[in-house]
Amino acid sequence: MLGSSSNGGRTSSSSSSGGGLDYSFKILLIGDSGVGKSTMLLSFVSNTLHDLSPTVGVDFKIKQFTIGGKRLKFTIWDTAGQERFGTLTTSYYRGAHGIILVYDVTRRETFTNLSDVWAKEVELYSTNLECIKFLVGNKVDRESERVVSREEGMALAQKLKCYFFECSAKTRENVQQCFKDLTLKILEVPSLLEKGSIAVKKQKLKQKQVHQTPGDNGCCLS
Ligand SMILES: Nc1nc2c(ncn2[C@@H]2O[C@H](COP(=O)(O)OP(=O)(O)OP(=O)(O)O)[C@@H](O)[C@H]2O)c(=O)[nH]1
Ligand SMILES: [Mg+2]
Repeated sequence: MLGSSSNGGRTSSSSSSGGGLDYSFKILLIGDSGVGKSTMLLSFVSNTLHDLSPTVGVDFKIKQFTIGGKRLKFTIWDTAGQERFGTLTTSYYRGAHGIILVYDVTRRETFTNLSDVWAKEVELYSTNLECIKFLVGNKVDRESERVVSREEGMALAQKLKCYFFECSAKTRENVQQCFKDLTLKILEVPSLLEKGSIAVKKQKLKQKQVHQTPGDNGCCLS
């Protein structure tokens, strides 16, 4: 449930507190429990990795970075693969600019569930028609236990109209590259850029309202 969510360790790779941002994007990580979504997220936003407990409810982390001269803010949402969260599902998917569908190359059911369950949810609930989707096979460091081939992954990606990546959140192989490519693909879509730029303006307005105290405009002075 969303009620048990935390705002995670807010992580930022730049010292900017939000001012001067060009775009703000919402990214989702979805897939079965144990495929490595939270480990991928940690690997992307932090320099330290440790063993994680299954996610409870919904969590998110923030990362700010510059790419191609543009200052970006990613809010990356990470769900518990083992929970369904009913009526909150729609708000989770709403407005996402990028969605990463993750499976574990050593567990076939996590791969089949992507097409049987997760891709269907994306289709039903995501509101940005041009949202960028990535299909990611994780845990390639366990090559001897692999049961889903790279070719099968690529074929499913084509079917689901996703870009395809394989990575290891544990060794960090390809994780940064995956998020970088996702960013570059988002930056190529004008409708997503427009929405990402509106999101920055909305956030600035919100910050202004929060910081404005009643006495600020002098109306309460006698
Ligand atoms: N060998 C290996 N283990 C990994 C990799 N990524 C994650 N793991 C391990 O897999 C287990 C599950 O990882 P999580 O990141 O918690 O998985 P999750 O998808 O967030 O799971 P839920 O929160 O339950 O949905 C942990 O023990 C991780 O250390 C990887 O690339 N290789
Ligand atoms: Mg998790």
